Formats: sequence, structure tokens, C-alpha cells
Amino acid sequence: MLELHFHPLASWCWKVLIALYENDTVFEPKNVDLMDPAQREALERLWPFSKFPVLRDLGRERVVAESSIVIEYLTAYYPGPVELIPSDPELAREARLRDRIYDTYVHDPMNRIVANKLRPEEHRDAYGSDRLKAELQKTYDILERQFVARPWALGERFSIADCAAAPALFYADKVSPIGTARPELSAYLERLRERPSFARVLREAEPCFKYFPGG
Ligand SMILES: N[C@@H](CCC(=O)N[C@@H](CS)C(=O)NCC(=O)O)C(=O)O
Repeated sequence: MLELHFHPLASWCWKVLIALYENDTVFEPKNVDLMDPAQREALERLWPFSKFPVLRDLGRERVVAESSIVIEYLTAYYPGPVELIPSDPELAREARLRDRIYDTYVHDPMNRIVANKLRPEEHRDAYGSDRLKAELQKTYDILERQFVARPWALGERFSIADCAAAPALFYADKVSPIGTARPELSAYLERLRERPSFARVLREAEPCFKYFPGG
């Protein structure tokens, strides 16, 4: 009943895959090759911005885009033992805030640094890329202070914020290393890598890692 339109190397798709694997949610993976014009057009018909992940719920006749919104949808209609958005409103607000922080201040700059690397050399923006790396370094310092004595972004429980953090930090660390001076954040990234849901995502992405342009 659920289809996920995604690519195994795409970081925002990882965020939703982690959520699906956390709750063993059954879905059909639909791998999209954006280099293939027919597949790109098919994605565009589902979601005019032609970005993935896109979740299609054939049973409820819904197409859901944007990783955070997909996780909201899964939490509402396909809940499992891991409550990715807590039912307590105060905690839910905190989870959503942290999800936003990872998307806005880690994932987005990381993504732009990678996109810059993929440009033809003469169109690369070294100044812009250095600014984004400095932004990441500042964010790491803020996050480092948040992880003292807490295993996950919300504390003891795994949430949407950790789904957002895993891909964002994994790739951000490659383009602008977290470094040994931030032991709490480094240990958090290690815990995320060991979490079975994310370990599975990484295993499945392994054959595509050769296409990542590097740090
Ligand atoms: N804000 C969106 C971002 C989605 C996004 O940018 N996805 C990337 C892959 S990680 C994509 O579709 N890139 C293809 C393109 O830009 O052509 C979300 O949270 O889902």
C-alpha cells in the first residue's frame, strides 16, 4: 500500500528510510534515477518540485512529500512501537524544533557544499562553500553542548530529530569534519551509525558511495 520514491544515496531519503525501518513499516521501494528523463518526469507528476523522498499511499490515495511531513504522516497513519513524534505536545514541539535545526543548519548547508562540488570547476563558488563550512562548524559547537549526558536528540527516546540528524551529520562530517574537539557530537554520530535502522540504510547505500563527490 505504501511506495517510497527515493534514491539510496540521497540524504533526505535516508531520513525517511530510518523512520520506516525503526517501525518495520512495510513499503515498496521505488528507486528513482533522476538522470533518466522519464523517471524524472514521473517523479515530477507526483511532486512538481521533483525532489525525493515522496511517499505514495495507494490505500488512502495520498501523495506525501517533504521528509518531515512524511514522518508526520507515518506517525499519524502507520504508527509503530517507536513514537517518532511524541504524543506529549511539549516533547513533540521539542522534537520538531530539533528536526528543523538539523534540516536547516546542518543538512541544508551540507547539501549546498556537495552541490557546489558537483558543478563544473569554472562555476564553483569557493567563497560560498567556505562560508557554509564555517556555518557548519558553528552549529557543531552548539550541538556539542546539547549532547552532554543524553544519548539521543530528545534525551532517552529516539525521535524524528534523530532521523534528521543521522544523514545530516553523516555527510556534513565528510565535507567539514566534526573533529576530535567535539567528543559528545562525535559519540552521538557513532551511536547513530550503530543504530540498526541507520546501519541498514548505510549498508544499502554502500554500492552507491562511489558517486559521492567526497569531502
Ligand atoms: N526539503 C526536502 C528536500 C528534498 C531534497 O532536496 N531531496 C534531494 C535528494 S537528498 C533531491 O531530490 N535532489 C534532486 C534534485 O534536486 O534534483 C525534504 O525534506 O524532503
